[in-house]
Amino acid sequence: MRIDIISCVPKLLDSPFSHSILQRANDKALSEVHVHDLRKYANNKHNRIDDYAYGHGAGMVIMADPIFNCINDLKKERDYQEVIYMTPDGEVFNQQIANHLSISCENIIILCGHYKGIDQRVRDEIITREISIGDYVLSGGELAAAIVADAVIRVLPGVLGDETSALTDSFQDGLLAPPVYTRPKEWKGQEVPDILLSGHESKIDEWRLEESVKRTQLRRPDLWDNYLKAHPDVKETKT
Ligand code: 6GU
Repeated sequence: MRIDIISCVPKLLDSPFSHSILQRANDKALSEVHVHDLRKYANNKHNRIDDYAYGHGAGMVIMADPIFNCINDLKKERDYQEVIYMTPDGEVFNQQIANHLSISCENIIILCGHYKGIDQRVRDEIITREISIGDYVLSGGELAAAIVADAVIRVLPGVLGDETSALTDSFQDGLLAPPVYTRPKEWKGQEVPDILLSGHESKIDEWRLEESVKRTQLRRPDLWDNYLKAHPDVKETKT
């Protein structure tokens, strides 16, 4: 998968893709991320890409032409299945959207907003999907774009080994992940639960599911409600 990120502060995206799992995905040629500086597509001598909003007191808005020119150049090279605009008024990102983008897209463009946003006509004309990462405001879409790219890349087949399969992640089955432990067996008087040392695989799986359910009921009643709706066979049990 190829992800092209368009930003007016490209330096903010220098490092997230050069470490750990995302770096490995790139090394294994499973993903590539390219960051483009929107300023290079300015259509004036001063490299200006923003201007005053029409109507009073609304701050600066990114102009349509630089965005249009940049995306057009990219589209000359390859087809894009999605052109995503990162904005706090978009659809709230979740694991289902990450899985969907990962499965159904070979190439995607992610446009980062800044200032008071981008000219609405670009959103109407070119953008296929608008994504927010939650109900709070960031100073720009760059960190949000990195989060979306990370979540999409890590579920690509082959990026994670069997050991760390994405299928056991929190949210992948609608439940939070269970607790995990490593050596030593006893730490500050606290023991690792016996069941995990038993070697009894099906019992361990049962225990993990129970712990996932307990955690989800306690911490995320909203997720638990959805889980019950999606699994009518599961009976509500008080814990
Ligand atoms: Cl995508 N952008 C900005 N600027 N703030 C946000 C966001 C995006 N998602 C949540 N807050």
